[in-house]
Amino acid sequence: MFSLVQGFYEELTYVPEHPVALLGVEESGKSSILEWLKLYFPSTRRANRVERPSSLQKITSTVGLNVAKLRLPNERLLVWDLGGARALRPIWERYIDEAQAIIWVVDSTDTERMDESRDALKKLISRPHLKHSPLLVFANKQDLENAMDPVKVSLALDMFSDAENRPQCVQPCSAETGDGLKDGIEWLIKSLGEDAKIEMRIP
Ligand SMILES: Nc1nc2c(ncn2[C@@H]2O[C@H](COP(=O)(O)OP(=O)(O)OP(=O)(O)O)[C@@H](O)[C@H]2O)c(=O)[nH]1
Ligand SMILES: [Mg+2]
Repeated sequence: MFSLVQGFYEELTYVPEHPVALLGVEESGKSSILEWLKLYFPSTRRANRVERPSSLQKITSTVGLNVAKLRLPNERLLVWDLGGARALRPIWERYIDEAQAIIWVVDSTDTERMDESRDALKKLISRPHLKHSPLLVFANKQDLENAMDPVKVSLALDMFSDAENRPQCVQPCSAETGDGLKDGIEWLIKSLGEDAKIEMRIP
């Protein structure tokens, strides 16, 4: 009887959880973004705080893995933030085949490393498992004067060549101010839904 009630309760309270990989070359701002996302979508029910996370000052280059569960009204996102240094990228392989979507972070001011970012992204999304997965690109560091706009970022990453395969969005944002991050995640949740459409969104 207890297991019947428990099963019924679990069915009633079930919310889908989507594993998502947060990737990009080093210093693009992945871990800083994750700190904001933990504030915007706290894993437990509490009032959303929106002030700048105090933890941002303490962030150092990621060597292992940061994980956060983001709570949205009808879903959860389980986000893995992995170090982006070249020597650490082989570690991505251990996680990415579990991922249902990719969040790719770009330092929009780093024109010199755009090609490296494009090549690493192409290699990643060509994996059979990820061929049709939603791709959210955070065009980060928009608070800086010389930041490329999202259209330029999408061209630099050659995203249009993959436009027919998956839902894609290039979201301008800043992990300095928190701008744009919430919007990006809200798009990603929609793109994981059953009625998601193949699109190239550049807000
Ligand atoms: N001005 C500005 N600086 C940022 C922004 N996002 C991140 N930074 C800075 O960029 C540096 C790298 O940020 P991280 O969040 O550690 O970058 P990461 O991608 O996690 O780096 P790895 O862990 O080495 O792969 C830090 O000095 C951050 O303060 C942003 O939107 N604007
Ligand atoms: Mg990091």
